[in-house]
Amino acid sequence: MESLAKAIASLGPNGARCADAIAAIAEACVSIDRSLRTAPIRGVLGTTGETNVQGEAQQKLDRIADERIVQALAQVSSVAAIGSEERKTLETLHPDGELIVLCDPLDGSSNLDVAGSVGTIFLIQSRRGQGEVREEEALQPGVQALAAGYLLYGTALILTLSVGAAVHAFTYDPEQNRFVHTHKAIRIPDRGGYYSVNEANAPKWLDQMAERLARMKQQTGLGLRYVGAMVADVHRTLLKGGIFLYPPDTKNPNGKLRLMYEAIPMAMLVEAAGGAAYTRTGRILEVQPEALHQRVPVYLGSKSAVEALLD
Ligand code: P6P
Repeated sequence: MESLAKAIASLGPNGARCADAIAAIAEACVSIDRSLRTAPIRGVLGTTGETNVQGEAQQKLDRIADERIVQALAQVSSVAAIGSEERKTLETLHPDGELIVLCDPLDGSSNLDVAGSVGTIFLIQSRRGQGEVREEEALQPGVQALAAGYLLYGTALILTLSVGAAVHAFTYDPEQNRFVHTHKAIRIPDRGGYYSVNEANAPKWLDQMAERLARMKQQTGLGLRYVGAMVADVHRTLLKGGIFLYPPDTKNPNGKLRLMYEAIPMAMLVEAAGGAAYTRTGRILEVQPEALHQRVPVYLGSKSAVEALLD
């Protein structure tokens, strides 16, 4: 993945600092992609029989993806620690490293047994301390992050990332075993696209969100698309426009999506593409995290659609 690391390093100073870590994640995800496409054959679908730190049934491929990404980052000396959805606490990898990686190794894994799209999400922060990495060091607002991105396992394997100013995407070419820079400086359309939400939850929504969504639908006339995997729904929103939302409800009063490795990385990408990303208290990127696995409501996409919903 040397050519990918060089392309990322050329995107700016944060790119240079994060290139090796992102290239290592991408290489692990090529391996994960291969396992996903043959999972029914190799018998790795289904659950491990255990629950993860979220109290959710852990899929076998959740654990496989987590282990491959941690193993890959263990080879990158600049990575001090990783925080993963699948692990209760941060894992220190290189005490002298300068980066902290937050990761959802396999997001949307309930789609796996129906061969639906899933993704890997990552956020990269600068580390200030030395030695063993304490959880508090990772509790940084998103505005301080160096890089964010995801791998979408869809009809193509696509790496979408931002190292600050713009959003770029790289498509994996299995014949050449390399990522090709296919999307330069993605800008989210401010009109058109779709609204993307699990509307079955509407009767349980808090914050008058059902009424707000009804008004937004009438104002914008947007159609509905919902995959049930955040990476797939956000990727479509980035390219086509519209809004993705996961409101708080009586079952998840703080929302379902995790701040550190779902909401913040996606908010960084959407804002870098010219969109907006909010939670209950304002911009997602300005939230001061209080816990590694904290959940937040998420409203992100085209500025006009987000404003039509929240204003
Ligand atoms: P629901 C996947 O479990 C996930 O964390 C996100 O990828 C996705 O956007 C959301 O949850 C889907 O949740 O309740 O609609 O199945």
